[in-house]
Amino acid sequence: MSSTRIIIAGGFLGAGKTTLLWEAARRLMGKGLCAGLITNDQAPELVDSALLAREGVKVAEVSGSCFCCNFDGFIHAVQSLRREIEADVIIAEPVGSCTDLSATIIQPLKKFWKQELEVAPLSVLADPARLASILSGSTAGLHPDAAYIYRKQLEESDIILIAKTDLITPEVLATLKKRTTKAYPSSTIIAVSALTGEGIDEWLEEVSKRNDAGLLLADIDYDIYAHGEAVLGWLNGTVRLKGATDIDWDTFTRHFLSALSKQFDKANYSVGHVKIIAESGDQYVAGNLTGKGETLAVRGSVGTGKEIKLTVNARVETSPGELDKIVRETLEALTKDTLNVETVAWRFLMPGRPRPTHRFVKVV
Ligand SMILES: Nc1nc2c(ncn2[C@@H]2O[C@H](COP(=O)(O)OP(=O)(O)O)[C@@H](O)[C@H]2O)c(=O)[nH]1
Ligand SMILES: [Mg+2]
Repeated sequence: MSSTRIIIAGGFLGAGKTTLLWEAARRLMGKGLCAGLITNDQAPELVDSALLAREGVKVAEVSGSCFCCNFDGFIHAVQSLRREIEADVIIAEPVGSCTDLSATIIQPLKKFWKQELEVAPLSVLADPARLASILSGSTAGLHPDAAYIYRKQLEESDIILIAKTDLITPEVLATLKKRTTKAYPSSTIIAVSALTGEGIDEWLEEVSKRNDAGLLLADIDYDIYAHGEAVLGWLNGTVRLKGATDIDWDTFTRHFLSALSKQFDKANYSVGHVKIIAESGDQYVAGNLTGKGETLAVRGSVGTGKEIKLTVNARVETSPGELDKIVRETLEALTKDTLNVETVAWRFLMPGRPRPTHRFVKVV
């Protein structure tokens, strides 16, 4: 088959990657192109994959390790999309706490897969509030070593996408753009909003045509990087909830996320990202937290019924054991006496030290 264009869109947890990817895939398919997506996580049971699959986009998943540490798994996902849907374009979303993607993904792709793949410039999304904080030399509410990862993601990007621009005024955006250009003069800066559609076609134009991928390599201290990842506890769990009578699952989902948020805020545990999805038949309700309580957002609806499948993905600055305890106890408090809880899968972990399959020290 002919070659496939591959677009890597990274950026910190909660930056808006999955939302943008889906919108981008939709636009590409609207132009008659065949687009596939690849999601990535340290463990299976992904809210992102569940969400995207529901939207009718072909999704391949690399779970159990990041792309960089499982390059072969990543290539396997690429090949499966090429084989199964003859993808013209593949958009891949690496784990939000990953960096050094230029050295570990983009350069190896350029070197070893140039016959099959056209590699697009490395795009990195940034949430405007967190970006503004990082540019001021602050830590965006994160542990300093997690903020180090954030800075390195920006430093190695060919394209910086200032995301969620619908949340800020044009004046604030103009200043933010200027400051970002000054701090990262070698990167192209594009403002996007998956909500309003701003900038998405402009970005797609760049990543569809340009071949100057991975022009920058960041100098990354793997001890700080590993610690920045290790400060985040990671939990992926799926449970089946059953009530004796009809339950309003939309309200339940909101209450659960809100209760979790209160627990994290009370304990002063910085939230990287908490995502939940409650699914029933072809309906779903999804909730997100990307920081303190005010970032809570819920969309979709499953209405009322007796049973749902609930998946939780939480990345929070605390130990995995403590994260497990909070999520379990919060769920217990909301379900005791009224709902039967059956665990389908439940994993909590601390990401291990990144050991990339390849790590190039020079631009190919
Ligand atoms: N206002 C606004 N919210 C967004 C936008 N894109 C994503 N979000 C929200 O940001 C949160 C995280 O989005 P997600 O795509 O899951 O981020 P990811 O972790 O980088 O994949 C979710 O609550 C999204 O609904 C956007 O363009 N505008
Ligand atoms: Mg995502």
